[in-house]
Amino acid sequence: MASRPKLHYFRGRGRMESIRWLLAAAGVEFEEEFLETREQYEKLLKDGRLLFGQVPLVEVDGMMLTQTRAILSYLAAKYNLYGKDEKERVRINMYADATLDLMMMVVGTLFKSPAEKEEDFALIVTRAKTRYFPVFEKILKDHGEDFLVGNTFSWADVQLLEAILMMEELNTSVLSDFPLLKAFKKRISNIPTIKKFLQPGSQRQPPPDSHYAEVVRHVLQL
Ligand code: HAG
Repeated sequence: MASRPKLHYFRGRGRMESIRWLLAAAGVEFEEEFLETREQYEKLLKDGRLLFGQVPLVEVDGMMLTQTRAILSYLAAKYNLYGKDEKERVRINMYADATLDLMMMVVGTLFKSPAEKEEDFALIVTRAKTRYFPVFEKILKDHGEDFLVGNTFSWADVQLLEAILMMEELNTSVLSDFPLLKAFKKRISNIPTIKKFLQPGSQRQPPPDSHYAEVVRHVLQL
């Protein structure tokens, strides 16, 4: 039996959460080693397992993969969530890159003060409502399918749902002007593997808190 992917990251969302989502959506069980101490990080460095000295690190198929987008595209291809041809694949990449850009805006607020976070969150929600969600609403309208690309479930759908839920954590009415996105959220959330991941007790991580920020600071000596 093929060994399960092993994820090395902090006990929190950061850059690893989209990788957890993709594996869960594919129905793939995975292991995690949570970085809690500087020594763990330094051992990964000393053992040469972090190509550019950074995490996320995913051990899969005998490889030590780093760089979030590279990991995501490898896993999307491996688990058939990457379209049927190059034209579908480039669309999936475009949509996945856009949703990752939006979610990384939240990641970037990690060390901000509560007041700065509130300000940033408002700007991020505005960006979601003015740049990203109108585009995805139009894609769903023009494409007329249940999914963003072709007529099958892909990495792009997984990541858009993740981004929608993340924006709703910042502003519960963020979808009020986007009826097709509301329907998309309901539809994709009901896909069995996603539905299971959304249940309490899954490997989904909660929103970042001050403890998570402290662990990251400590481990990375930021
Ligand atoms: C990727 C890290 C260091 N291009 C890479 O995987 O996409 C970037 C990876 C990256 O930046 N990793 C960070 O290892 C940790 S993740 N840094 C060590 O020497 O570069 C990042 C996000 O929530 C997480 O906390 C980390 C720092 C966030 C800082 C926000 C201002």
